[in-house]
Amino acid sequence: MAKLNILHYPDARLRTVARPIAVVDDRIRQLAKDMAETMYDAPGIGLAATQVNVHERIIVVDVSDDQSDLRVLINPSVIKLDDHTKVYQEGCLSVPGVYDEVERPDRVLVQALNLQGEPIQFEADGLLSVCIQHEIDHLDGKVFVDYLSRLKQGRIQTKLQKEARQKAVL
Ligand code: GNR
Ligand code: NI
Repeated sequence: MAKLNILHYPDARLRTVARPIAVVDDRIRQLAKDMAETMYDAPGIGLAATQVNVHERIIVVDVSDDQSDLRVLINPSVIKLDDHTKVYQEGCLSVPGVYDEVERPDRVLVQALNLQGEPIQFEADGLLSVCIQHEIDHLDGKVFVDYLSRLKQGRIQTKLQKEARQKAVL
């Protein structure tokens, strides 16, 4: 088991588009374990491989409050089930200390492979739906701040670059 290092916005590596996973083998199962450990340790409710500088399409999600509902999704995709949207206050382990509102489709059909390489699908809404969409965005090189105004994006960049510089001189 290993805790992995999380990249911070505006790191250019967060812009990498992840490639599909062709074979779900022990390497992928170990990566999933390490990602889950990293997510729980943070703590967070989701983590995409992109955030730990692995550019393959795998995410881990657990929106329970007692670590009882871990989902590992390989090559995940969502299909919007209706036009109803919801606004959530989002945060991101790659954008620490920043929270802002993002509007997304509420009810989605999630399709993916599980850790045995078998196709699975389920419906999601509420926080689970938000989290899975947020994680798939990471796999596509997107971060939630991309949905905010240019003014806010600039302020967030300045704040995080300042924090990174402070950390470097400590
Ligand atoms: O821990 C997280 N919380 C969260 C809250 C609202 C919407 C999305 C998220 S995902 C985030 C963890 C993370 O950065 N995943 O990429
Ligand atoms: Ni995130």
